Amino acid sequence: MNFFDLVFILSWAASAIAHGGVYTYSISGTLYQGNPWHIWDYGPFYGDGNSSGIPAGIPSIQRRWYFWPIYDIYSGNMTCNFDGAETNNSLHASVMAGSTIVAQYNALNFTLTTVDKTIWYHQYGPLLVYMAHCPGSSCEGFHGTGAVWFKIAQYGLTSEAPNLRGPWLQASMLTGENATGWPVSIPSGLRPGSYLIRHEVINLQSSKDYGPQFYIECAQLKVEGKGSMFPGAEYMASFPGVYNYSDPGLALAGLEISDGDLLPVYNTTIYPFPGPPVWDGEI
Ligand SMILES: [Cu+2]
Repeated sequence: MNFFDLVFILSWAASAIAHGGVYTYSISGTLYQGNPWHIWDYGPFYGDGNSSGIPAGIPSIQRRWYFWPIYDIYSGNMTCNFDGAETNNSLHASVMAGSTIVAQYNALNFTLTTVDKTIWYHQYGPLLVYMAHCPGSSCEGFHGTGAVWFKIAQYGLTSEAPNLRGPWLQASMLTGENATGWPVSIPSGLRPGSYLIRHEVINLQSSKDYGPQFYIECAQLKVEGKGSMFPGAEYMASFPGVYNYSDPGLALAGLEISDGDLLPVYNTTIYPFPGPPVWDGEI
């Protein structure tokens, strides 16, 4: 029995499981399928139970990802999930600087014999988007190592939220049947080239013992346009590296964000986003 089978069995015994990530990207009218993996490797338990709708190993713009949350903030999985590899014949999506990418989230529900695609459940915590320039003519072989990531957007509470119990934009954009999807504009002044885009959902409704849950997926883009801007070193961050458990926006993770008496730490509408400032590459 491998590690993942063991995790599934233990978790199944404890409660229903539903974790996930970006299933599709919509870019200028084209829908790109994501690349969740390892679902097809569960042998006697899950080998024939996959009904998640995405066949294994299709060429994709998305780096492979695994549905389980990342808890270890110092793990290499903080870069582009586990294992973050490109598919064979991986694709790059063409996107004009200034245009919008909409990511749609789903989760996977597990029993001992089935794997089913389901809706995204989490709704407490921020959404952050980073990009990294790929040094070659494509992103193949580039794994986002070092201080190469710059933040292009972050989303926290909705305007009507009275405190950190929300509602958060995660709920309206990602969660449930009526989720709008998560729109992100590529900075209009960004110079053309190959880039990884890294979507990150942080679930703050998590046991204090485990800390926040990170859901991270990367995809390959070919940015076009007439821009010539690129962020300076003060905007650059490493994953892993830039986050710590003591960061104010991460240290407040706990199940109490949703239940019981409102703790003082949640009684604010100012959420301290982790990571570097957002780079405003607009022209
Ligand atoms: Cu989850």
